[in-house]
Amino acid sequence: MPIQWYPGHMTKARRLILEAMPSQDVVIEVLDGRFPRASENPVVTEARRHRPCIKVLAKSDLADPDVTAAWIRAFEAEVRPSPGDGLPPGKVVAVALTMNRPQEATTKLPELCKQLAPNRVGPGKPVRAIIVGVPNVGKSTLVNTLMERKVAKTGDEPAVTKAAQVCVLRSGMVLTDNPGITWPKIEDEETAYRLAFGGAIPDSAIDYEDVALWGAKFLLARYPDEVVLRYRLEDVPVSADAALDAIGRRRGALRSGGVVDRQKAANVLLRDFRSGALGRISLESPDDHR
Ligand SMILES: Nc1nc2c(ncn2[C@@H]2O[C@H](COP(=O)(O)OP(=O)(O)OP(=O)(O)O)[C@@H](O)[C@H]2O)c(=O)[nH]1
Ligand SMILES: [Mg+2]
Repeated sequence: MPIQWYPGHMTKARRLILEAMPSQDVVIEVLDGRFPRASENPVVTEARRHRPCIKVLAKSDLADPDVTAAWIRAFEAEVRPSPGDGLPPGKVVAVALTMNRPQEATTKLPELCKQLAPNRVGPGKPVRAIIVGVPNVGKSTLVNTLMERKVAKTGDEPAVTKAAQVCVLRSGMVLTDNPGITWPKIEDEETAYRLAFGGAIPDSAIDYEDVALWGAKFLLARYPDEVVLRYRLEDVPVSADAALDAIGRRRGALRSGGVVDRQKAANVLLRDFRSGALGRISLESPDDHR
């Protein structure tokens, strides 16, 4: 499934992120906890090189907790270098971002940044952290949570932030929020489907039914009970096609003559996954990448 989506503001954002990188002490890479590998942007990996990095697995409240634990172990093995192995210094945290009652995992992020930038102490030397990631993963929500007030616009669709925004925390630490960026050619099919099903690519840029069928196939293989429970089905559907039809019938998504409206059924499945109504689900685990 080719993804043809690389809006103009992203080209600019990418250039500005590359330009800003040398003046940053720490990179906060926000990933979607439900598909953290797919939401790791090769442009960011290339841009940050060996700069200290904190991988933030956001939306962990929507992800499968066991899979998230496995991802934390996998990422920790990549960023905690043994001497001389050449890996960048880094940390990994899973968070559920809410502005109302921020978790300790979130509020301790500035402290983790400080630990990664021990040379930035004293007046006039605030720690500078740049927040990057693919669209819709929670970057601006993270900024608002750390600022303890709404300074950045957020929304449940990709490309809400269109320009970089610099914010100063009470401690003096400087945070830069950025527009989410993808990369021009998403070559790996599974990565493209995970990003699309998970909501990092706008619905206008994807083939809705195709993406929903991919999602239905995945859910039937990994989370069949959640599908049966959510749509009050009698049995696990035998195929992704059958699942979409069953969902459509259950939700009254029918055209004249009783034919299932597949676009509507696809919409139901995508919404239910993204909102967490289907339960806590992860779209990939480290085992998928062995
Ligand atoms: N359940 C849950 N929702 C979250 C979490 N973090 C962010 N969200 C929601 O995800 C949506 C996207 O959040 P944003 O902060 O706008 O994402 P962003 O990465 O800044 O997106 P762009 O600016 O488009 O790149 C919003 O509806 C948030 O409320 C989280 O940890 N858990
Ligand atoms: Mg944003």
